[in-house]
Amino acid sequence: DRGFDHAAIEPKWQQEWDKADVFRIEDDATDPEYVLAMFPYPSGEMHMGHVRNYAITDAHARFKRMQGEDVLHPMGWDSFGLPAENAANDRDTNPRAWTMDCIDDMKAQMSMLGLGFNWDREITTCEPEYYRWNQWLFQQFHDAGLVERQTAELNWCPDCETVLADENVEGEDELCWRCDTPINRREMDQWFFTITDYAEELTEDLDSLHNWPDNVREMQRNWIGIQEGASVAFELTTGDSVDIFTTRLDTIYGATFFALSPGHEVAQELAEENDAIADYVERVKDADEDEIEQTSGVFTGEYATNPATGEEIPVYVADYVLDDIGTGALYAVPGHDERDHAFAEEHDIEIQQVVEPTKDTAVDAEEIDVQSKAYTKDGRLVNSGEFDGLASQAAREQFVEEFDGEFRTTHSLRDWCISRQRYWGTPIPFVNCPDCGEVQVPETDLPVELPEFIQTTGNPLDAADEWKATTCPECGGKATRETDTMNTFIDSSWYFLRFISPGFEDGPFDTEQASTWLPVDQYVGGIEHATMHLLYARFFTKVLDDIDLLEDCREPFESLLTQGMVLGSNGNKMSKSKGNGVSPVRIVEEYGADTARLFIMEAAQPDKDFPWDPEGVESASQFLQNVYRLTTSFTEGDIETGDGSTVDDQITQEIQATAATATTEFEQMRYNHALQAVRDLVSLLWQYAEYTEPDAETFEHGLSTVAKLLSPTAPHLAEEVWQALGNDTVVAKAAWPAVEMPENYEMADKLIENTQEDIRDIIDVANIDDASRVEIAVAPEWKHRVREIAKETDGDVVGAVMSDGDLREH
Ligand code: ANZ
Ligand code: ZN
Repeated sequence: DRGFDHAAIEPKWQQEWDKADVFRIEDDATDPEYVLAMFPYPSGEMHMGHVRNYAITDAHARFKRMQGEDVLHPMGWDSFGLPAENAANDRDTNPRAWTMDCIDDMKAQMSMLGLGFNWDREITTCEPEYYRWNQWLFQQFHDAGLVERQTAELNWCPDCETVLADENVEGEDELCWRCDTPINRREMDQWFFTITDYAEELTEDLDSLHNWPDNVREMQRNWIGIQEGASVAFELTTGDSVDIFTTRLDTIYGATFFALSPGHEVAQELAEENDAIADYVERVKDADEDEIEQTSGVFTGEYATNPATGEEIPVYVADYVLDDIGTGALYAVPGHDERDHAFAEEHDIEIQQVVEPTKDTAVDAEEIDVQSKAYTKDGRLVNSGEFDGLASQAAREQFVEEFDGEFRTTHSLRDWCISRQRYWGTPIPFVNCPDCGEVQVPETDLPVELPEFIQTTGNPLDAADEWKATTCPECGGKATRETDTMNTFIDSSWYFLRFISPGFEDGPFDTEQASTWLPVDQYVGGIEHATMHLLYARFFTKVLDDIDLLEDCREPFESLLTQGMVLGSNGNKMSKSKGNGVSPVRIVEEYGADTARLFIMEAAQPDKDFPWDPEGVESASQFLQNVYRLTTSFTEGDIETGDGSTVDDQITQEIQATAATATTEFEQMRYNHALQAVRDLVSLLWQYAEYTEPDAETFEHGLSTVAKLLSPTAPHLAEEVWQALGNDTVVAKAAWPAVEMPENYEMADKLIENTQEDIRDIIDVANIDDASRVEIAVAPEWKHRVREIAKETDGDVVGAVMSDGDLREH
């Protein structure tokens, strides 16, 4: 006997919340807590990863709401994209109908879980009322000079005569998904956003994102790949002056050859007169990045003059030099660079040492033999003329002036190709006129709506003749519509802004309201979005600020939590293909939403992976029944309360301590710790029930605290308990327990607060289970500062231990 019927109580409370308008947030809220889960692609079926994502944001939103904050916790659908088009082709329907069905299904599943979203702010990116603003924003970006036509290589099926998305190229042989013809690559003009204009700011501002996981910031830093170096001009025997990019100007005396990328202008010119070069360029030009032939290249017969030594060094065209990094040209130093070394060995080029280790480099100079292996670290210059003995870093600075160079940074980030040759996306608002060229669709003609879907091998928009035929906005003559659609990452680059003013008609969002409601206070989603989505959204935010659509808002997401994975019970990734998927719907039907949510929240900290565990589910279910039984035992008089027992004061203290612990843990989103404290309190109340005449008020205080503390993670059962205690409003709207911190708690709190204000690299603030001790883990260089702060706050440092190699200050 479960004591309560989840199938009856859960829908009941969901309705009560709606009736009481618990989740609404008014437009005039001044500074709401913005809690956001990455909006899903509506595939039709929620998986456990979704459940975990929304269980986390809902817990945080409910907690903040009970603390008296206005909370924005919206939900919508990232509903454009190729899978809908493929599904439509497979099922003989159209992408719109299929997508809308999927949305209905997923929304029903979300409701079943009791997730408190602002459904009055729902957005669906495939609706014209949303994507018209993609088109409008595209035009603003265009007017700001951030849209360019550039050539890009695309997958091309020669049989279907169509461009294919990467997903539609199958297997290692790279066959067309339709006709099994091997695909090839074609260079075509595409639309690009010049995100590289923001490469430096996107890197620098990562330093200000203190509440983002370090690994995400590191991934973005690497993705952008800023490198500081210099460019210097080399005179070639061809008569050209060619700029190189280097991060190791200190090694210039050791340059023994010069290399051009196959796409470099000078290489192209040379290829016109030299068949060997032409053949080579032709051979390597179709290679993917992972197919680069590291040591292949051809000697051009030309030479470059090293400005440092005056010597002439041979010029090669080499595949390992990339077209779009730096200047596409480099001087090579085989003695100090591994790639150059490998190339030199292959082509019998001289290898010279120009840097040797110093005492601090911790390598013995005697052991270095650059003939067999490049020495790639810094050191002190040798064989470098008058500069022998100079340190690498000093040489890099001095040589820029010495050899007429310039300090330069480069990056591995590329411009963002946003063209897609598919139907299910936002039409790019341009027309192609034979006389005027590419002409923007006037603002008053937006949105350019998608025509009816047509099943075809290629881009359905190319086959939509009637839709394609239009007139030129400039000359009025016959013209055709642009048939490329936008990459769906554009939709998700600004959706968090649309949620703020979803019905706004004068623009994509209300500038003033967005500027005050941003940044999103807490963003939660998968680590798979660490680079693209999160980088594009940051880029959009900066651009919008620069074109005055936002005011003083350079970063969209204040805190980021990347949730861990829910694994199969065998510890592998849960997936349909592995057959180890656990269906959220089935779990909710069998155990109820509260059990599913509680299990997930108790299983691990939100950022850690954990395996699905049927015993854990059972334990969560039993705990909820236990809470319910404790409540009814009390309300139905099975527990004999009376004038008070010997332990009443102690119990009160424990109730307060539990509320205090849970509050801190909820604040830090460590739900498993918070819930352990609640479980302990429930056990304690059972013990309390055994005493002679426990005080009824104290008992009720205990139970109502349990109801409140459970409300963010097991919201339905919490209501049931709350109601049984005689309350006639919902606990979802009740005030979070006032935390009366014992004296020591206050001191501990002050210490944490001061430390956090002061010290940027706090590694962890651990559980404060005993009010007199706080564990703060900091980087070693901060330990003295922690001591000082402890003194300032009348605390005392009582210990420091090493754990996992980190210094921990207690
Ligand atoms: C001379 C040199 C000497 C370099 C040396 C390195 C070491 P990393 O190595 O990742 O820091 N480079 C420049 N343009 C390039 C291109 N288009 N394609 C491939 N490589 C290119 O990246 C910086 C180095 O990459 C640059 O510094 C350059 O080689 C090479 F002992 O210049 B170096
Ligand atoms: Zn025209």
